[in-house]
Amino acid sequence: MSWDQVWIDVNIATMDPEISAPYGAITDAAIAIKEGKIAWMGPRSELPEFDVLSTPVYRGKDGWLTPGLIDAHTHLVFAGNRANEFELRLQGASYEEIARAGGGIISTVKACREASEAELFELGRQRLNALAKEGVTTVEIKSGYGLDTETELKLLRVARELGKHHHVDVKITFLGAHAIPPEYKDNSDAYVDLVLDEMLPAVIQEGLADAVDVFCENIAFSLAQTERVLSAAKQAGLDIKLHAEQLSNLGGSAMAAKLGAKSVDHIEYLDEAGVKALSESGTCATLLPGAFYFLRETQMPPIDMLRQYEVPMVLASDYNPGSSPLCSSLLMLNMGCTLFRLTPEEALAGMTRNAAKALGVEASVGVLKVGMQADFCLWDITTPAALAYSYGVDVCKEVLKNGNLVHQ
Ligand code: DI6
Ligand code: FE
Repeated sequence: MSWDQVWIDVNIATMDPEISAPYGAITDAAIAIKEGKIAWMGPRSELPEFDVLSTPVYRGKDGWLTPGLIDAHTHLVFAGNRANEFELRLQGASYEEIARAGGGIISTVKACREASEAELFELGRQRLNALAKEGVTTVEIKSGYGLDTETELKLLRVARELGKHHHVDVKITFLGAHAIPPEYKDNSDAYVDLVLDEMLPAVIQEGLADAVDVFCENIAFSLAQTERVLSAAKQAGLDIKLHAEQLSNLGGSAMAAKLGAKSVDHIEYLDEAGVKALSESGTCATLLPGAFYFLRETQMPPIDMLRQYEVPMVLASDYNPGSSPLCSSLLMLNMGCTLFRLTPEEALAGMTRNAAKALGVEASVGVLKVGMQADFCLWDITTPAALAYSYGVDVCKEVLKNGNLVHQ
């Protein structure tokens, strides 16, 4: 056998559903890499002979390997912060009240319109580094803090540059319909026209997005407006997804599912009809415990129903300055379990296998098996449940991206 590197003294949480053990685990395992892909994996006792003189062999000190983590929902390119609104909320103002008074998303929009591409890139790079340190190897980044053509394109270009210059793979989502900008305060339909007639064609022309998202909510876009945007995106061949049922139930999830959305995200207010629609279309349910926690929401997403209908559950940070200023993958694993009562295995699947599905990259990442990209992390833990259990001590020892060591 001729391989580029071999890892031994490891346990592997493959997250491969075809391996029946919890976490798809293989204990006392070995894994071999060739040309950035997994070339062999299995119990150490079955490791075929290979040229030990010319092949680097790494020892994992009996730690655990998992697939590289995937954060499938972030808004990590933004300028400014909203610490002042945090203070207002602590004095009793609600997220919706602040948004209606022209703060909220719109205050971040102002900061983004003023910021240069270089400034936004540097802020994005630092945040990507924070996620990468905790094992993230693939991330989704949305626009949505520009709300005019020039600034939306600027944010998307920054996301694209981050993907080019950082080892973390970046999937990009155009979220022009995130909020109604002040210029269109009394005419949101005209803003939707702008999104469809000017922004979306420009985004497509420059090849700046993999997917399109909308914030379907009373304080943002109606069901009919959302459907217009998602239908156009689908027609243009882009993936679609939706911020839906976060603060109320407008039926956005069921509509998006019928259009073939990859995921619907937040979904605290999702009902059984919505869950059924997701299961029929194979749409993922993305849970965002950071926003639930930070906004001190009390309405729980319908976890039991999602399990019952076997809807793939994704867990993501929703990292953004307003509702989830928490730039951490491991904290989300913990909150997914403590707040939403996921099992640690469900939580990890939500940041690996199911997250890959939500981003349409499941053919290459999200589970560890032969032929997949060698994107994996080595953790100094004794059981995979420890990833969700404890937070704050650095247990991420190595990260490999396409077979290259990238951990700083
Ligand atoms: N829902 C959210 O939680 C974020 N966007 C959205 O549509 C919040 C974004 C923000 O407050 O800046
Ligand atoms: Fe979001």
